[in-house]
Amino acid sequence: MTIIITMQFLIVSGFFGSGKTTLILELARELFLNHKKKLAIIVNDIGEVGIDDKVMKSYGLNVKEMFGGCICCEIAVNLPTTIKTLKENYNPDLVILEPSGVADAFNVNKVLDSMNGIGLEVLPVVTLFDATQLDLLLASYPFIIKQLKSADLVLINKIDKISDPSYLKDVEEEIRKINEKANIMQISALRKSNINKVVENLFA
Ligand SMILES: Nc1nc2c(ncn2[C@@H]2O[C@H](COP(=O)(O)OP(=O)(O)OP(=O)(O)O)[C@@H](O)[C@H]2O)c(=O)[nH]1
Ligand SMILES: [Mg+2]
Repeated sequence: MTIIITMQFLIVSGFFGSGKTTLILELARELFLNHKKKLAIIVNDIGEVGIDDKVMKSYGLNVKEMFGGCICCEIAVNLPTTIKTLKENYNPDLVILEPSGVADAFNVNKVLDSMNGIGLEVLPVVTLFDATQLDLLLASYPFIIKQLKSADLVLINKIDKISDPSYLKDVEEEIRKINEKANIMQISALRKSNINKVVENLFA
């Protein structure tokens, strides 16, 4: 009897500082504690801000200790090799990828399409948008537009910083103009608002 173990793969894209790492850590915590998932996180940081630092700061833990089952690595060479290595050596239930703030998630998907036989189930592509950056959206900032276009789920993040509901409505309307089909949700990764709804949406 052959047992096929499927590895899920989640891309969390978004512009520099939109809250990718903050969200991923919250998702990781929720998925490990309440869904008992074995996780790996791949960070494609072109800067020096690694997930390790964030974890250390947020939880006072190092990466190996985090949630008892999470490893992180950098995609130094290329994604397919990294994913195959992860599968062989660690076999997580879920791999979460944080591309750099200017990565194009569509290209990542193309890379994944080219990989056969490693049992990847690609989850809806998540793109974070910093709610305070409506000006960048209105200026059609190219990376932001690209990331929003390639999203299945757009998360308007940092809503804790916005007190005017009509401003958030404007943000949502502008995003809808760029991406007709995506689900759009409002969250605060930092304040942990609506994280459970994101999990429900992705893992229903
Ligand atoms: N007020 C507020 N701040 C947030 C929220 N989410 C993230 N931040 C802050 O925004 C800053 C950037 O968050 P990160 O999670 O590092 O963002 P990132 O997208 O991973 O950043 P890069 O990897 O550098 O592109 C940090 O200071 C976070 O604490 C939020 O929901 N509300
Ligand atoms: Mg980050």
